[in-house]
Amino acid sequence: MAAAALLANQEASSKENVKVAAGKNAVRKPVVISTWKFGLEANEAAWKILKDKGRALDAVEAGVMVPEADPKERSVGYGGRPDRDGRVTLDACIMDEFSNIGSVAALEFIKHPVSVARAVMEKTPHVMLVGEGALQFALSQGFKKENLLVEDSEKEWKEWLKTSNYKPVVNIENHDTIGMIALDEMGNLSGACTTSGMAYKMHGRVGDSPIIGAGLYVDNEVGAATATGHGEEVIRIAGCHLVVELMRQNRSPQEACIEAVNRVVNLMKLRKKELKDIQVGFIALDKNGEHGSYCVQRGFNYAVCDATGNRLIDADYHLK
Ligand code: SD4
Repeated sequence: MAAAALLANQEASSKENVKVAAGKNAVRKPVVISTWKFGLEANEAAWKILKDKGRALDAVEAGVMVPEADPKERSVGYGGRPDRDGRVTLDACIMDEFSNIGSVAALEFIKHPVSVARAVMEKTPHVMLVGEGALQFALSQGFKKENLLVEDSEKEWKEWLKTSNYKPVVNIENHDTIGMIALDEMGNLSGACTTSGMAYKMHGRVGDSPIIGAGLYVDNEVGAATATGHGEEVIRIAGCHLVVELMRQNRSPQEACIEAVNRVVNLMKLRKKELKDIQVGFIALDKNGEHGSYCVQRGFNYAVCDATGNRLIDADYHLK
């Protein structure tokens, strides 16, 4: 090779090295993000694990267990609103950096469905258990059977029965499903999602939250995403898988969330449905620790926790 060409080559490769090094430095980890305001408290529990170089999988499980255990949270775990038959039925899933997955749907009487989902992932040859079978499995693993319907939720449900009008309220009290995704010190991603689903849903209805690819998706090479809002619309576009695939095509987390929400919007138009009646929100995190979000309408926020602190960010929205 001629001397000039060799020099140019060396220069190019050293520039590349600088770029790679800068890229590495730019990775912001560990970091955890989660949906809605109650994500702040959940992030704190996750951060305790992440800051000590713990695994993202352990962090997201511990994080979402906080609202699951809180009887005042009306949309997740214990204290969640019941279905129209007065039964609290829970949906949850979890996914790790190896694409191990576990999920439970329409699970009753167990306070921490995310931990049952993790047990499905780690202790069964399957990826999803539902209803009676999920409960049976949970009990076999030592989970305790408890009444999850708190007095206030029961009162509200009895009020609702008077009209029995199923019209999910957008942004109910500003906190719904908790979806959480984290990037740990080792650079690995995991996610978890857990909910009591839409209040007064039909018995047996399953939303997006326990469905891998809809309510949650993790690809350790690319990034992760989780969703909240009207699960039917998220399932229709295989939402979180879409967000992650868009990031694979070099869209930023924010751009990927926008594109996914646009798909929801277009399908609502096609199906002649009123956009103002629904909410869908996505949050996404890529391998570099960059995060983003987008939703259909105002009111959705998400919590971000890293070495600089824990804060709530208002998501940008489509319906302006
Ligand atoms: C569901 N996506 O069951 C959940 C509920 C939710 O905001 O997130 N509501 O469809």
